[in-house]
Amino acid sequence: MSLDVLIFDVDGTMADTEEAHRTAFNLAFERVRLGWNWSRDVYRRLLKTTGGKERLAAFIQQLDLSPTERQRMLARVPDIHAEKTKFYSSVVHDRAVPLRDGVERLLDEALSAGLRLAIASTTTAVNVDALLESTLGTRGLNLFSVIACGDQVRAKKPASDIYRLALHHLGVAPDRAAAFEDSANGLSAAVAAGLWTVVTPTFWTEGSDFSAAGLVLPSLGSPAAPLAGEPGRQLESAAWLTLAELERRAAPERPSSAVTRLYATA
Ligand code: XBP
Ligand code: MG
Repeated sequence: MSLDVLIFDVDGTMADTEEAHRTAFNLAFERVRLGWNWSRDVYRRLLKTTGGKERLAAFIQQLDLSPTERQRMLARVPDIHAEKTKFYSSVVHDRAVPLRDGVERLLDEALSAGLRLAIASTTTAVNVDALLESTLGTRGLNLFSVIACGDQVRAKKPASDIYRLALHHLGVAPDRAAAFEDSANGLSAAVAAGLWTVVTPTFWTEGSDFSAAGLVLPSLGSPAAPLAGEPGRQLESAAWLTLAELERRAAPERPSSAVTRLYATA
């Protein structure tokens, strides 16, 4: 059996973007004179909450504020987040956060083999556009048959909603697709949607429980960025995750039913 679709998470998986997000949040806090500044340690903890607006609300909830002041701050979340999103687009465009090792290679391998590509992300839609355009150029947006992201679903990761939405629009069953994630929340969402999942952790997500993953790698790797100790440690065929090996793992030839096996040997 082979795969029909590869579904990619964006932040942390396609590109290591969370430092750019953190920078954008802090620039927005400065712009609206909030006096906040999220350090890497604080942000790493806040990343347990997916969705920038939800992350801001979670941060406000743990501030020592009067109920009235808390409500006033919570009411400002959409505006603060809109400022952050403006900064994020310019940070991504200016600094061109690169795709992670092996992502563009596997995207191209999949397309050449006739598979479709999709995105299932918690991030805001304009962030996806900005990253795809700055890393893949004008072809970026056209590579993906479905882009499911941000507020298209009410329940964000670890809920499976965004993956189920992507599968619905793709019109494929979960066993015809593989997912790529970087975080425990993302892995939970993909697995809950029935997807075999590859996890490539980053600084922001390493050390989480990835036991439900089909495969955990430092990155997807490529001829230019071979994975240390591969093939042999986890991979069989190369020092990077090839499409062929991915398909062997994600969509193994299903053993025929006992009955047909019985007839086959008769
Ligand atoms: C990662 C997220 C997003 C980003 C910030 O999404 O949880 O919230 O951290 O982007 P994923 P927004 O890993 O699913 O791509 O501020 O636009 O939410
Ligand atoms: Mg992610």
